[in-house]
Amino acid sequence: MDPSEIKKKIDRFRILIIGRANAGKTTILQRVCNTKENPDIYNSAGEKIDAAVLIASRERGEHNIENEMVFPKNPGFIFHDSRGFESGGESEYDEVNKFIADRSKEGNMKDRIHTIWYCIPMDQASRCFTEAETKFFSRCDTGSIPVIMIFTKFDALYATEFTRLTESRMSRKDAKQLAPKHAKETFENGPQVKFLYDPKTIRRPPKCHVCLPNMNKDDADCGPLIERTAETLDNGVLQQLFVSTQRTNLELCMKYAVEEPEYLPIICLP
Ligand SMILES: Nc1nc2c(ncn2[C@@H]2O[C@H](COP(=O)(O)OP(=O)(O)O)[C@@H](O)[C@H]2O)c(=O)[nH]1
Ligand SMILES: [Mg+2]
Repeated sequence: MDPSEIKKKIDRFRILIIGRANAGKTTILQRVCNTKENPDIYNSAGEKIDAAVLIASRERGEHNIENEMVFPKNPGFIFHDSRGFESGGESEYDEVNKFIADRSKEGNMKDRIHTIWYCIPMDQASRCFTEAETKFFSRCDTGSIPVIMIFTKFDALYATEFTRLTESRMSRKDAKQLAPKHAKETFENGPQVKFLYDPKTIRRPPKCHVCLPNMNKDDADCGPLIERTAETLDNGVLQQLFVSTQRTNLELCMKYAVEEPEYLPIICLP
């Protein structure tokens, strides 16, 4: 089938983002869509939910994973938001598990979840992996949907690294400059990353992980998340759809257009 025909059928790229409240989920989605606006929310019938109704149901602590979040700046992405499993425990896990099971083998390709981003905030490093994460990565069968672990608010680790460097007699100026790089190295070689990929503890590890610092800053760079997501999609059509939908990384568009020339019109003329 002509790639542009397939693109018409799949329509839009659908992402499930999971993470406890305040993990930085909305901030990442805004960055990916290059906007500061709030998303419009639609119910599963595709009807826009009135903002007042939404605020009232949030105040009652209600949440519906089926609702679709769309940022008008980039309507090519549909996001589903899950608040993680801490608050509701088992029942929230069951809801997410069922949603993933339904949406991984959905007959209609366009209703399927194409990627899962699982967020863990690093500003509560002592609670990095809770029981919820262990449960999700041990039990939840995500089928062919790639899962990417995002360590959010990664800048929270810089202060500790700065202190460590100054204590080893480095000047404050150098320590400030080197803290981000050292924090990343320490983390990559540390117990949390080991735990994540240890088959004895985690039966269904994510495809990969990415560390995102300072997503709340104006010059934030979500490039690593975009690149990893593109790499983990093994379906060529979905990969091209993702690359053409994201608009923050033009180099990536060119890279995939060069590798797959038949998709050039889709990527360059979305
Ligand atoms: N330091 C820091 N703060 C962040 C980062 N990303 C988001 N935040 C802040 O964390 C708070 C919660 O973010 P939000 O995106 O609303 O989290 P959500 O509840 O998971 O959607 C907000 O005050 C953000 O400005 C980050 O990368 N670093
Ligand atoms: Mg949010």
